[in-house]
Amino acid sequence: MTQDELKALVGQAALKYVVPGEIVGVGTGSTVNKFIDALATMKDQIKGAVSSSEASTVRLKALGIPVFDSNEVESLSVYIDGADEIDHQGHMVKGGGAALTREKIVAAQSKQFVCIADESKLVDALGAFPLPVEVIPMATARVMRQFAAMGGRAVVRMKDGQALVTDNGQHIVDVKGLKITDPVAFETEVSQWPGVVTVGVFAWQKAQVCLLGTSQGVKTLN
Ligand code: ABF
Repeated sequence: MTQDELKALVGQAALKYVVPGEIVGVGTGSTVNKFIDALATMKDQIKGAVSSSEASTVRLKALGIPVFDSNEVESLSVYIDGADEIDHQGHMVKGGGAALTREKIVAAQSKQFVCIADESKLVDALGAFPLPVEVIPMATARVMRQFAAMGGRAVVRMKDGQALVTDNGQHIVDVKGLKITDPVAFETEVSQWPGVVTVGVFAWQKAQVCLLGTSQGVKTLN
């Protein structure tokens, strides 16, 4: 099976976590796009979605799924999203799609996080994927120096020759070379640095369930 087929498989499998009659939290990325396509087949059974990015909002609306502002919804039963890395405890690195801040917000308002991923994303320890961190531009150089002091190598993410601007008007730095042995402690520390909007380690809001697409089918880790 191709990686694309594995993504479609888990996107489809995630439908069973969607609660009929409710609003579902929807993440971002190519795996989530498969989930959104699958969700369209049951759009008459749900009220709609809260989305973690402009890109997912556009896709949801194009398929006729109503999108609610997160402020209109107190809590969600489930949030379905992808990851760049996930460990065996459900800790994740996210933000390769630059949507990490909104992803963390929607995850925080959801009772259950269901991660959908192909098997290449499962790791023993986080840190091989460059860690995305959303920063306020004024603090970029200082935050990069703080990562250098921990042994990381941070670069500003670029798009079309300019620093990429997120849906929230901020920048992203990607950090290589980190060893994230204690994801909860790491997330707690970096989240406190002035100018850091969101660090791409999801340990406080880890996945309770991971649907992993493998050549043997969908494996459920929880
Ligand atoms: C989002 O999309 C992320 O936080 C992660 O960066 C990415 C995964 O993308 P894909 O499913 O395209 O690999 O969920």
